[in-house]
Amino acid sequence: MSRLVIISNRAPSVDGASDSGGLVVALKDALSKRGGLWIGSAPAASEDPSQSIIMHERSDFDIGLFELEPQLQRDFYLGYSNSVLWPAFHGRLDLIDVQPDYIRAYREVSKRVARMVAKVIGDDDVIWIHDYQLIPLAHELKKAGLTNRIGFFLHIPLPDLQTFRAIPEWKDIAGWLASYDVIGFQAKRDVAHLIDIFRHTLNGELRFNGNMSIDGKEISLGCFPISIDVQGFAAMAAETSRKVEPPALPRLIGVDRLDYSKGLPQRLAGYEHFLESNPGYHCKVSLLQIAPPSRDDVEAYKEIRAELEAITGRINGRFGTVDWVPLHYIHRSLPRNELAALYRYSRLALVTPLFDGMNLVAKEYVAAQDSADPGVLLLSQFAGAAEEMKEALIINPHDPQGLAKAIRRGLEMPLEERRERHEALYKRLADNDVSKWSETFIKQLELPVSTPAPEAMP
Ligand code: ADQ
Repeated sequence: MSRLVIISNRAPSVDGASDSGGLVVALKDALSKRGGLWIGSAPAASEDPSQSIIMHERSDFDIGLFELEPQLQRDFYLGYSNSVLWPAFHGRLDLIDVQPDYIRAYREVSKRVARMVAKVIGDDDVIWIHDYQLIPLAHELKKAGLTNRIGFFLHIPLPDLQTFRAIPEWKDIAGWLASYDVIGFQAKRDVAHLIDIFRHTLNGELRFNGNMSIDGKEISLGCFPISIDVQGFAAMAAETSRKVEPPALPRLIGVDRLDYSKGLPQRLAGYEHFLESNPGYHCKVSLLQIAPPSRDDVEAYKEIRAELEAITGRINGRFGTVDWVPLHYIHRSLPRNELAALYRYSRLALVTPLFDGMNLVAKEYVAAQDSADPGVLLLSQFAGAAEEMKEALIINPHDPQGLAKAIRRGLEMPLEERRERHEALYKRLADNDVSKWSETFIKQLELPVSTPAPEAMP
């Protein structure tokens, strides 16, 4: 069996301390079976970076770290990755901050990583690159002479052609993507967007098997919806919830990195509308919003934080009483087992992104429920998860009245309907957990390129 090499911006920690993260759980098995290697950036930037991958051996797989200087790291990560690509790929063209240093750093990082990676790759290694920070890497690796199969998985959504063209380097990005052998997306919607982008930018032709043909090279595209360790998360929720008290009032919950793509102001507007139009629910429910800090150094993230704090103050000031806080807001990360118990004790989850690759919170919430008395998931039509999780209450985050109605419907949903919806959601989830996701992608990467990928044609 050929060795698997994973390359992502962040690698798991050398001591295994961060192994509970979704991606590590997903790939650990595959990596340890084959004796794999995971390459990512070193946790701290270095003024005098090494020009080689720094290798660390773990008992299950090896970790290779590349170092970057602080300025290059900032321009690459906070700059191009998170101030150009993240907003553009999430359709927030108003938030793009185009700077010449950013794109220079972005190209430079992939060039440099390719030079270092080329030295540690064997002829038979299968390479799987993750996410928007390293899109040019396959192009650079192939320029360096590598002939290995290289796959790419995009964790975030791919926008439509018009939005994509707002990125000054859109043609380069399309070309970089065309260097991969297999490209995986979270949702069919994204596959459709890439087909369109390839057609218009590179004269790509869609073949009968769902592959794209560009200049005689065949690229396999497919939809590989990411998931979670469903059984593990369900067991953790059941166990932890036995140790904590259920909330005094029926609780609604929201859990998101504090990011403008997650639709937090829109969610709170819906909740505010619900409180306004349902006085009977005053003092009867509360919303717990957990939103840990994220990318604090980017201006747009400072703004969304200030906006959220202002809305929280307004809702609590407007509706709260001496004994009742309608909205609890926690701006911190919590241990995963605590989070799991909080999900389990919540009557309703609000997952309302404006655009999201998948959204794992939706899956975690369903996995955490007590199947005898499950809560209700409200899920944005713009989350990749909505393509699979059809039994959730699908909502439009831009419609506060609709959201308020769905909150009420969720709170009043009869037990039988809740059970039916949850059973269907849980079954699909359990059949498609995160190991299946990684196995399916890796299998695709190892098959002859002409083999159709799952959901190749949207
Ligand atoms: P994210 O944008 O980070 O991921 P999401 O899929 O929701 O979004 O995952 C967030 C994770 O962080 C969840 O596992 C959640 O439990 C955890 N988390 C959130 N708040 C937390 C808190 N306060 N304490 C502890 N943990 C917390 C990107 C894409 C998504 C895609 C994933 C995976 O944007 O669309 O689903 O990658 O591919």
